Amino acid sequence: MWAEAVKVGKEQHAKGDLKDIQYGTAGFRTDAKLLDHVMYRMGILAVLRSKLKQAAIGVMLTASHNQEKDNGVKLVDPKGEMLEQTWESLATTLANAKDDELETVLEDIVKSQGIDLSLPSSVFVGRDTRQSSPALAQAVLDGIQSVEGCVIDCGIVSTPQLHYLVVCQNTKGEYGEASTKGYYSKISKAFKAFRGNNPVNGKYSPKLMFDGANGVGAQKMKEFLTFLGDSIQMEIVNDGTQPGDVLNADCGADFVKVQQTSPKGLKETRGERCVSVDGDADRVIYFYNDKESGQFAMLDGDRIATLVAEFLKDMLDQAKVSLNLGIVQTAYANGSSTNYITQKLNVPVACVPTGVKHLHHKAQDFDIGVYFEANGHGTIVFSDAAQAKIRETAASSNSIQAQKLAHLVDVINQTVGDAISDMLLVECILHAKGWSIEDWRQAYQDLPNRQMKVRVADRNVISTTDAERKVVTPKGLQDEIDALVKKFPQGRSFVRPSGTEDVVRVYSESDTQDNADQLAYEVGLKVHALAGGVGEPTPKP
Ligand code: G16
Repeated sequence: MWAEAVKVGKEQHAKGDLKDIQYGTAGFRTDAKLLDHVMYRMGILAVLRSKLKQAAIGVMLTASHNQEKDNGVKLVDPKGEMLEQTWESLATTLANAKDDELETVLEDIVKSQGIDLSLPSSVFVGRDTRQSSPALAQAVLDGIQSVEGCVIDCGIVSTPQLHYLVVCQNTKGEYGEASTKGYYSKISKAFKAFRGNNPVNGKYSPKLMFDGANGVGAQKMKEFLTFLGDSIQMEIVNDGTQPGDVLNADCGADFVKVQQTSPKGLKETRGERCVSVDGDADRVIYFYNDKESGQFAMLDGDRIATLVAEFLKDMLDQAKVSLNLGIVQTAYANGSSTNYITQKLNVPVACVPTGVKHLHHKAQDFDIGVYFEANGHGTIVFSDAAQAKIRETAASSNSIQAQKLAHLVDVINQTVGDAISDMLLVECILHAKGWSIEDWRQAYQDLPNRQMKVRVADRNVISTTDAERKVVTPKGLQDEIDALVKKFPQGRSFVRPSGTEDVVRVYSESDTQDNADQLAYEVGLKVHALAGGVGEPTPKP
C-alpha cells in the first residue's frame, strides 16, 4: 500500500533535516521553502481522513495574512469546519516524521483511527495567489495520487470558497452547487432578493471602495461583481495586477486592523465606505475617513458581530420567531463591544481562544451563533432547526421579516468566515436601515487599543489559560502584567503566542490611545525580559 507513497516521498518530497513544524491556529504556516514535504504528506493525510469520514475533505494552501514569502496548508473537514483537533496532532506527527519513518507513521494512523483503506476518497484542493503556491499544490496532488486518492483540483480560490465547495459536495448539493459559479449565484441571488430593486436607501449608498490585499480576494470580487450587476458600485484597489503589487504589503485587513490606518493605494476617500480583505479573503474590516476631519475610523469584527446580532434579533422579534441567539468573541474583542452586547443587546456572549475552529464550535451551542474575531474573521451559523423554522415562517405567513431573514441566511456563507459574504451581509443590513457608515459607528465607542509583536527565542514558553486572558508560564509574567494594568485607567492587557507567525502577540486597551500604546509597550518589555526576547525590545511609542 505504501510503497509508492514512500518512494515518491523520499525521491521528490523529502523532509531531510528540515526543522520540525507544528499545526497551529490555522494549519501549518511558515516560510514556503520549508513546506514541500509537509504539503506532500498532507495530501496523503487528507486521503486517509476522507476514507475515514467517507466524505470529501478540503486542502487549502494559503498563508492568509502572512507575508508573501510564507505559505501554509489547512485541512477542511466534511461540514466545512477546520480539521478536528485530535487530527491536528496526527498531522504534526506525520509532517515531522523522518523520511524513513513515513510508512510506520502512516500505518499507525490507519490502525489507531480504524481506517478502511479499501474505501474511496475525494479531496478538494485549493490555493491562493502566492508565487510558491502552484509548486506546493503539486506536492499535495503528488501525495494524494501516491495513495491513489481522487483529487478535485479547484485551482485558485479563496479559503471560504474551498470550504463552501466541500460542504456542497458533502450535502449532495443541498447547501448549493459545488462550483464557484454556484457560490456566486446563490449568494448574489439572495443579496438581490433581500435588497429589492433600489440600491439606494436613506443615507445608504451602494458606492464602496474595496482593498483586495493584492490577493485572491480581489480576483474573486471581480468575478462576483459580474453576478451582482449594478446592485453595488465598487472600485477595487490593490488587486495585484500592478507592477510592484505585493500580497498583504501595506494593505489588506490585517494591516488595516493592526496599524489602524488606511491601506496604500486608496485615493482621497473622505466619507466613503471602504473594506479591506486579507490574503485569502476570509477576514473583512470596514473603515472610512471622516468627511470633515479626514480622521481614520475603523469598524472591525466586533462591530460586524454587534450589527448583525442586533439586526437578527429585531427581525426575529418582528417575525415572531423564537430562537436563541448568542455571540462568540475572543480576548481581542474590544471591551466596549462586550459591554454593548451584554448591557444593550442583552445577548449572551462567550469568550474562547483565538482561532475560528474554537469560535465556530462554540457558536453551534446556539440556535443562531454569531461569531467574529476582532480581526474580522467570522460568520453566523444557524442550526438546522433554526433554518427550518425561519423558512417555514417565511413560507406560511405574510411576514416580510421572515422572508427577508430567509434571504439573509443564504447571503451568509455558514461554512467558515468569508470576507466577501460577510461584506454583502453588512451591505444588506446598512441598506435595510438606510444607514451611512457613520450611523453604524454610533452604537458605541471603542476603547483605544494597541496590538504589538514581540520576538522571542521560543514562543511556546508562553502558555495561557482562561481563553488566553491569563498567562500560566513563564512564572511571574502574569503578576507583572496585572501590576502594569492597574496603572492605566480602564486598562486591560494579555499576551499569547501566535499560532501563525513566529512571535508573541501583546494586546492592550486603555482610556486613551497614548495610554493603550504605553501599556502595550510596557507589557512588551516584560515579555521580552521574562520570555526570552530576541534582539532589541520594541521601541517606545
Ligand atoms: C488565522 C486564524 C484566525 C486567527 C489568525 C491569527 O487567520 O484563522 O482565527 O485570528 O490566524 O492567529 P494568531 O494570532 O494565532 O497568529 P488567517 O486569516 O491568518 O488565516
